Amino acid sequence: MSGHRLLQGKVVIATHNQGKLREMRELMAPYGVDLVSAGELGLPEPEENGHMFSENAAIKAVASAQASGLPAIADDSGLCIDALDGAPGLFSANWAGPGKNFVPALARVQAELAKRGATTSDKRRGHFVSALVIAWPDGHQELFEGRVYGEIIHEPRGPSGFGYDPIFKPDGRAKTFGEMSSDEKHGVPDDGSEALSHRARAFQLLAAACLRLPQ
Ligand code: ITT
Repeated sequence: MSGHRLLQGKVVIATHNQGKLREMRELMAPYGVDLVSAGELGLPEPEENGHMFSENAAIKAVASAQASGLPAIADDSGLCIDALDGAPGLFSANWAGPGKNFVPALARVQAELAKRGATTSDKRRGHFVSALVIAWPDGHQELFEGRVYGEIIHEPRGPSGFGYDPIFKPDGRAKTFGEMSSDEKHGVPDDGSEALSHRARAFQLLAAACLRLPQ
């Protein structure tokens, strides 16, 4: 016995971020679970006052599970930049302001890096983190985390994805996340090798523990 619990039936995706919702729906598609978003159920957005990604993911998953009576999956994620002492980190969404406008957020990243003289690639290291928590209404929880390391480039590139994707170039790739197709960014390889994005990496662990392909 692994101690993990299988995720079946109707499941809430506890996010109000359309970019994440799209990725989570694509990742979950093969597993035959019946997905509904927190927005579709009119569930409120709880205050994210944790000190770690995993804490905030648990706050969101538990709030949706309690309010809906269904198992709920939440993602808390962010971009951590070494030269900025890990910022924006937990505050990645806040940097875009209440209007969730990433044009000023991307400009702020560049301005903060310039202030610190971070002009060369070696000084522009960063990583994305995704903490995925599944919470059941009876209090059971599961946590899975994924990371991807790379470089913060100088000018945004690419129309795809969301948030900080246009300025993040993962190690070993020529394209930014913003220049990648959905499949390149968060596709899960059939051969069992590691996916690329932080969220897809966390999801691979979640799927192995809590999901089964339909027979
Ligand atoms: P929910 O809490 O409703 O899920 P949110 O956008 O507030 O939505 P977070 O608090 O987890 O979510 O903030 C994470 C922010 O980090 C998110 O708004 C993006 O700006 C950024 N981010 C996370 N994953 C990303 C990705 O794959 N690509 C680009 N930016 C990402």
